[in-house]
Amino acid sequence: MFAVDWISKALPISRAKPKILVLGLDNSGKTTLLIILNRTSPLLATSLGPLVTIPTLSPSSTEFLIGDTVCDGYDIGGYLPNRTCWAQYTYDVSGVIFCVDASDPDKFDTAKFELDKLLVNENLDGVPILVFGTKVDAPKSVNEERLMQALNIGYTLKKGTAVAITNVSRPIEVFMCSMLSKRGIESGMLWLSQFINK
Ligand SMILES: Nc1nc2c(ncn2[C@@H]2O[C@H](COP(=O)(O)OP(=O)(O)OP(=O)(O)O)[C@@H](O)[C@H]2O)c(=O)[nH]1
Ligand SMILES: [Mg+2]
Repeated sequence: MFAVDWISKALPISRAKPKILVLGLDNSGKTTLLIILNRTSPLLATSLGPLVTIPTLSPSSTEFLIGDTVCDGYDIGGYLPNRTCWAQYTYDVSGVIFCVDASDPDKFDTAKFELDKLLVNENLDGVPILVFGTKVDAPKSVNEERLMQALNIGYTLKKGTAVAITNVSRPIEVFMCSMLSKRGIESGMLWLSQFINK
C-alpha cells in the first residue's frame, strides 16, 4: 500500500485531456479562435507568428487552457467535405464551441442545419455547447437576439435569470465576440469552464 501511495505521488497519473470540438461553417473564425486561446495560455503558447489563417483542409488539434485545465481543441474545418467528417470526432467530447459568422446572415440557415445535427448526435448528449457569434466588429453583423432567433436557441442561462424551458438536456449558450478586439471571448470561455471536469 505504501509503495502504491509513493508511486502515485511520484508519478502523477496522466489523465486524458478534455476534448473540445471547435466547429462551425467555413470562415466563421474557428482557427483564429484557437490561435488566440493558445496564445493566451502562456505555458502552452506555440503560435508566435502573425494572426493569419488559411482555410482548414485537414483536422488538427491545439492545446489551450480552460481555467487551469489543459484541453485539446479540435479544428476540423468548416467546408462541406470537412463537415461530413465532424461526426467521426464526436466521441469522448467534453465541450463543443460552435462558431457562427454573425456578419454573414446568408449562412445562418446552413449553420443552424449543422448545429441541429450536433444537437441530436447521441455521442454529444448532455455535452455543453458554447456558440460564439463572431465578427461583431464587422459592419453587417447582427445582434445576439437575432442570432439566437436564427439558430432557434430560445433561452439563456448566462445572466443568472434562466428561463427554464422543458427538454433542456444540455447547457447551450450564445456569446457574441470579435476575434479582432478579443471582446466577448473571455466571458464565453468562462461560461464553458464551469462544465469542464477538473
Ligand atoms: N473582422 C473579423 N474577422 C474575423 C473574426 N474572426 C475571424 N476573422 C477572419 O475571418 C477569416 C476566417 O477565419 P478562420 O479562423 O480561418 O475561419 P475558420 O472558421 O477556421 O474557416 P475554415 O478553416 O475554412 O473552416 C480570417 O480572415 C480571419 O482573420 C472576427 O471576429 N472579426
Ligand atoms: Mg480554419
